[in-house]
Amino acid sequence: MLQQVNGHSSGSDAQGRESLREDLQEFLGGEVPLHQLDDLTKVNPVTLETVLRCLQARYTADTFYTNAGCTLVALNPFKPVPQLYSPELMREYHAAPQPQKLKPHIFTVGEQTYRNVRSLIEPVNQSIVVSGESGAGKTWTSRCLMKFYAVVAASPTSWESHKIAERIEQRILNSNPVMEAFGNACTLRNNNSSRFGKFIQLQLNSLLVPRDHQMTGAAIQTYLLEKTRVACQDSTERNFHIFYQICKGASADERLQWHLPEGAAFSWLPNPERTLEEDCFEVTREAMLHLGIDAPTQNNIFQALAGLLHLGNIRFADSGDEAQPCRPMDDGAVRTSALLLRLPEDPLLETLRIRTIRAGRQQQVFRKPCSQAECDTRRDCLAKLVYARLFDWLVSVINSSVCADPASWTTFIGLLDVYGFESFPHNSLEQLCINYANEKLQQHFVAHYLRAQQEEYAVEGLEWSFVNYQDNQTCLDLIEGSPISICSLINEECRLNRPSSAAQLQTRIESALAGSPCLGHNKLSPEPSFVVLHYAGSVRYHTVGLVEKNKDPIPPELTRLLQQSQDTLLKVLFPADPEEKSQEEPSGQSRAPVLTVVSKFKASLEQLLQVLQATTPHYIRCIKPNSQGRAQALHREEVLNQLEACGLVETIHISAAGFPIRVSHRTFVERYASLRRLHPRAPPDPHSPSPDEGHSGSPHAEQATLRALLQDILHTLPALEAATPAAPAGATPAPVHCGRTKVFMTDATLELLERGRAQVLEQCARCIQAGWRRHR
Ligand code: AD9
Ligand code: MG
Repeated sequence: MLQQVNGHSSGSDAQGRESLREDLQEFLGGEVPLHQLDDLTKVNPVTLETVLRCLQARYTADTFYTNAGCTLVALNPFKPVPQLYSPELMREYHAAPQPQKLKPHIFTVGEQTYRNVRSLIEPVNQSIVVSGESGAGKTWTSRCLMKFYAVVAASPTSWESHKIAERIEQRILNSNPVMEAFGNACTLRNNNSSRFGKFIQLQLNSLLVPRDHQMTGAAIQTYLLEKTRVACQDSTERNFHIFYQICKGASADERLQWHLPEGAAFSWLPNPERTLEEDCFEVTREAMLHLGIDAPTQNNIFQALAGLLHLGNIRFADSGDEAQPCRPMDDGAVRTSALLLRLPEDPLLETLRIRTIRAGRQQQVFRKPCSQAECDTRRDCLAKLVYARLFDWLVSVINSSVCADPASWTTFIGLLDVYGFESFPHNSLEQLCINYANEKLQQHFVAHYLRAQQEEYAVEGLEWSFVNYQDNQTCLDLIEGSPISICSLINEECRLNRPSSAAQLQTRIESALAGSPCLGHNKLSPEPSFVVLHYAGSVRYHTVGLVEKNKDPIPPELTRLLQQSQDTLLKVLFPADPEEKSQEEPSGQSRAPVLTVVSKFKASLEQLLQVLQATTPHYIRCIKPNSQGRAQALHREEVLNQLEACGLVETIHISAAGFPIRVSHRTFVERYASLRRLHPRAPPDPHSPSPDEGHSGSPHAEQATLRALLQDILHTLPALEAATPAAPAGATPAPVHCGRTKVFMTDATLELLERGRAQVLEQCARCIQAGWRRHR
């Protein structure tokens, strides 16, 4: 060990420094083997490499949770670990006097939040932000936490309240399979990928038994459902689970009623042969029943969904004459979908094939046959419209079933299961919104983390002002700032409703926002695009179709058609306009601006952040150890990327901006006491106690001795620095701060101390050798 330190101490290259760090690992991290280190901030020094090594060691030892200061890192085990989520273990964490002393777990976070909301002194609403990339385990984690609260927050005192409590908890848990059936799908990255963001507030009440809160209800808010999936799926992926559930799980009678014969092929139902555990229709139906969605209503829903599947089978052929509408290639598909959606057949066909426009001074009505591509777009738009309204309606039904009366709850715990940072070869408006949300959450996290760091320094009696850290406000200004930002420019294009090309949008963004350091250099790209330098990496957004997506136009004829449906469910989803509005699509700019996708998303995000800011946040960062979903395999590169994307690297940088190395007074003195030989300060005070004088009986005296020795060592630093060949004249002293129990220092200070120590040891070795020679 000594020789290695020696060997590296003379070199100042990065490689040498890294090896030095490795050598010092044991000293800094104490005696604890890496896989037993429960907190990544105790990996010392905190570097990406050491953090990764610690996570790897723990994963190999089947330890999936690790603290990282105020964050919990959760590695996806990719295998069943039932003992990790048993009700017994939940109760153990709940009953523990200090759950944070137990092994890191999502239940520690769960219990901590639960105790915080129950605080009699100052109960504060809590939130748990679960993030990570697709397939990392966010939904799994949120589900487990909900189960945890269902177990620990249900401590009834009477049989009657037990019944009530069980009902509401069960209903809240039942919202999961329903929301997942309608909002999740099998993708390349995750067989059960959530295609929407979700914030659920678990409402707690302290009215019945003070200090023993019960879950009395919940409120669910969803974000950005990926509705395009209904009508457009990658050939390797699938549509929403519910479609497969119906096709696989319907009874013979239902098949007949919904026109779903065994083995029927639907173009919007790719990969039906894949069997997933999520395909269980019975679970969804049962859960819907518990939520108060009765069998006839369910029947309505499934029939409408079957109608959408048949709608997807409608194909159009060009008539060859611009004045003539396209022909449907299969009348059966039109007929069946009209039948199932209970729409009049002819108006359905007419709406899909003909556009009505009002134009000219007289606002004359024109009927224009659509091209084949336009017919397809209108068909897809119809399906998306129905599905999105159905999903929102379901969420509102679930909310009315699980939401408690405002008078019956006092505090809440919010669970946010939100899509992580995304960067694909092709990124569009969806990725812009998702990454924008992640920037917002990251800013919220950094503010919170800095506060926590500040508190630790305050406890140790240190000044905070030396940490100079810039948050991601510049990037947020670029995306959402006023008066000009990416969002405002895209919205302006929608508002002006002018024909503009993707290349023009790129030019506008690049020229109007050229001053922003977060707008990347758009190196030669075959497609019009712009680059944003996010905190988690740079992303190229393609501008083709961006404005159209932001408008998300719904031809008014489609809504009017759906208002004619005789189906009771569709009547609820598409109520007739109280006053009949203009029957045709308006032309030009005569219409008031509609809310764009970006504006709606921004508003809901701001609302979410307002709620989060009024809570005490907790963070769980889910990490996917490998992209194949294999157990026991941690892919370094992939994990590194995720640590970067979930902001953990940022956290590391923040701690590096302060003092990444923290050593207890005792350890520090034990390691560097010998430095006093190199540069003695003053003759030792004959009255001052020496560490060997046996003051063990008095902790105060021992502390005083330690402090005196510590000061002696710290006084050798200027001399050590002056003796360093590379030190420029008048260089600032190596930063080091002595806190109440720890010494805080930078990498540079550590290196200086180590170099001095190596010198002393070398001198000692020379003396011993000289002594030997004399003896011989
Ligand atoms: V996505 O952004 O919605 O596509 P999530 O939600 O992050 O994604 P999910 O929770 O669905 O991922 O987890 C993916 C899969 O990993 C699950 O279906 C499980 O098979 C597996 N998983 C995740 N966490 C655990 C766990 N703690 N124990 C065992 C797990 N398996
Ligand atoms: Mg999910």
